[in-house]
Amino acid sequence: MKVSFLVPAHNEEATIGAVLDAIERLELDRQVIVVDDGSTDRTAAIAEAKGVTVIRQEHRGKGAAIRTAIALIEGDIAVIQDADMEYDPAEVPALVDPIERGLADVVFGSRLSGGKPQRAYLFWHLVGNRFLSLLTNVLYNTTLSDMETGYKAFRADVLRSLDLREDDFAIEPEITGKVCKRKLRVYELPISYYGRTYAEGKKITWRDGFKAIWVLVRTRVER
Ligand SMILES: Nc1nc2c(ncn2[C@@H]2O[C@H](COP(=O)(O)OP(=O)(O)OP(=O)(O)O)[C@@H](O)[C@H]2O)c(=O)[nH]1
Ligand SMILES: [Mg+2]
Repeated sequence: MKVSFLVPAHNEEATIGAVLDAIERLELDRQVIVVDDGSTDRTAAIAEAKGVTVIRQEHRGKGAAIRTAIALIEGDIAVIQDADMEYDPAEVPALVDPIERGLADVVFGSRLSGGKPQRAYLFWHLVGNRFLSLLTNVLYNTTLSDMETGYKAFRADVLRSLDLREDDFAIEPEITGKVCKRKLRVYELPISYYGRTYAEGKKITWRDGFKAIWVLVRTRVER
């Protein structure tokens, strides 16, 4: 099966090359779509030099970038791949395996289920992620340990059918909520997380955490 990598990238010149090289080393049939909205550094130029599809658009956020990439998917499976090297592409074959075997429609890579290297830092992020996952489980009667994870893999037709609308980091709770609501076969498996600090370029903030609560509740109650 062909795997489409959806790579949202905003000012990631320090890491985008290494991410694309790591994808290149994988032994799988693949398509790579980088969506750069408004980077002021060399992100898009570096990606173009690697010979992958690069879309440039005005700056709207991670969600808008993912939505642009979804329209271009040619693969049978789609994986969201951050451009910051927090998530290691070498783990994608394991992530998509339950989909390739016909067992899963969606697979979440979890940073919070143990068994893989995790950077020890940012206590309140951990509290926030645990809380948002608990809220997800209560609202949708499921058992996810890391709803905010950047590593999510989908059957391509399933991702296309989600009708996503969020432009910013709220795309994560929107995806999670819509996936759980649809009674799809959702699996999760442990993944490594080589977290970076704000000084290293991390962009998500506590505001995104509060918005995530709202989006999870809204998605649960909307028709
Ligand atoms: N195209 C685009 N990509 C973005 C934007 N904001 C963030 N990204 C990308 O989205 C990915 C995740 O952003 P991070 O700042 O690493 O966010 P994070 O706090 O690590 O949160 P996670 O989504 O859980 O990884 C990275 O590849 C970013 O470059 C944006 O405005 N536009
Ligand atoms: Mg990140």
